[in-house]
Amino acid sequence: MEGFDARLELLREQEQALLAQVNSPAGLGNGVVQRWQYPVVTAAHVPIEWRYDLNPDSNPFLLERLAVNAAFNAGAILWRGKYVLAVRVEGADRKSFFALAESDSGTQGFRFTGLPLVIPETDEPDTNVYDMRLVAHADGWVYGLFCAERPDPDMPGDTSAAVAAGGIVRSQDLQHWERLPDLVTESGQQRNVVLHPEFIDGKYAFYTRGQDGFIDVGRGGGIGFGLVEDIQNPRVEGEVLVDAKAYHTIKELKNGLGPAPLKTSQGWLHLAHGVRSTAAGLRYVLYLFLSELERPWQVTHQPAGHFMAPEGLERVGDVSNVLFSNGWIVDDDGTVYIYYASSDTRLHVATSSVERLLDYVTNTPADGLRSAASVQHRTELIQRNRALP
Ligand code: M1P
Repeated sequence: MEGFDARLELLREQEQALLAQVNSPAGLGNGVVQRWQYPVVTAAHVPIEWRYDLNPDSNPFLLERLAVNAAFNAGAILWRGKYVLAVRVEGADRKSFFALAESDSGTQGFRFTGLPLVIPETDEPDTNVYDMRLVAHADGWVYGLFCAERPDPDMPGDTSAAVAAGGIVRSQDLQHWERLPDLVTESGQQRNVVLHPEFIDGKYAFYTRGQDGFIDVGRGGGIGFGLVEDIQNPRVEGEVLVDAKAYHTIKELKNGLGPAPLKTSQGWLHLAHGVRSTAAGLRYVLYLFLSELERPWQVTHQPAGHFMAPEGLERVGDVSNVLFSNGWIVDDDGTVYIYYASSDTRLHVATSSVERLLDYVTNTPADGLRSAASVQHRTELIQRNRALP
């Protein structure tokens, strides 16, 4: 094997090649989104300095001391002209943390900056933190909503029993984060909590995803919505169901909101994931829906099925057959950058536009919930096509 210096040179060459990789649109796709050839962030994008002890005296073999297993599920924000991601970085020790990566273009050249984010803890230390949604709120703060996972106090003998809670931090500069108390709800454990970017009736508004257990949502009916009077004491009142899970759909087992919704002329545009059971395990796909501007909990349009499902290499990873998104960015010109992770392993980008996504959402038939209804939708489409000149 190479000596220290030769090995370091090779590592640096590989890193530079990866960071300089030119990305380009890939494939014709479905017209709703454009996928891009390469993942935008992977474990290999995490700087060498974050993984290796570079002192030849203490690490003569140049071993990777603090290996990174995966880099995925990222929150996203356009910040001072840069496309900034709060990436979920998972170490070889299974612990996740957040780190910022930024790019000038949004589709390539993402580089980790600064240091891993320091997330202050509450009186109950978090065992694991992950899946941050970044929300620029009307109150002037940027919020980070994330899952805080701790061992289940009611099952002390079970080393895999955990409790999920909605963690909240906020910042003015994306570097220094103030921790607020965890979200309190009536719908049980929480994952996929999202803050609505505007006040509703002068109150903060939260999207929730209640769950009975850590994995199984049980009686948790789907994506909920409720108001919070005091963000320093975040207690959700009057939770209602926005988007219910439903039998024999892409979200028959569970669903969860992705990033905060985008405000459009036709309503709030939402991106979510739906989960169903298969003989090969769970399958996570992405879907869209639209809700009223004044009453964002009222869904107006929801196409049947997914607009993105795992394809090709995306299908394989630590948790295979998963697409998950908790970050998107809309540019001034209406371009939408959807940052989605595949199989809990790596992060990709798909691009679209507000206009295109609204066309898809408002003109695609809703789920008829029966094969006969699906046949009717398809037959009508074929007949309309045959009637074309
Ligand atoms: O493993 C797939 C996803 O599972 C969880 O999402 P949900 O709570 O909706 O099932 C999360 O742990 C997420 O991070 C992960 O990508």
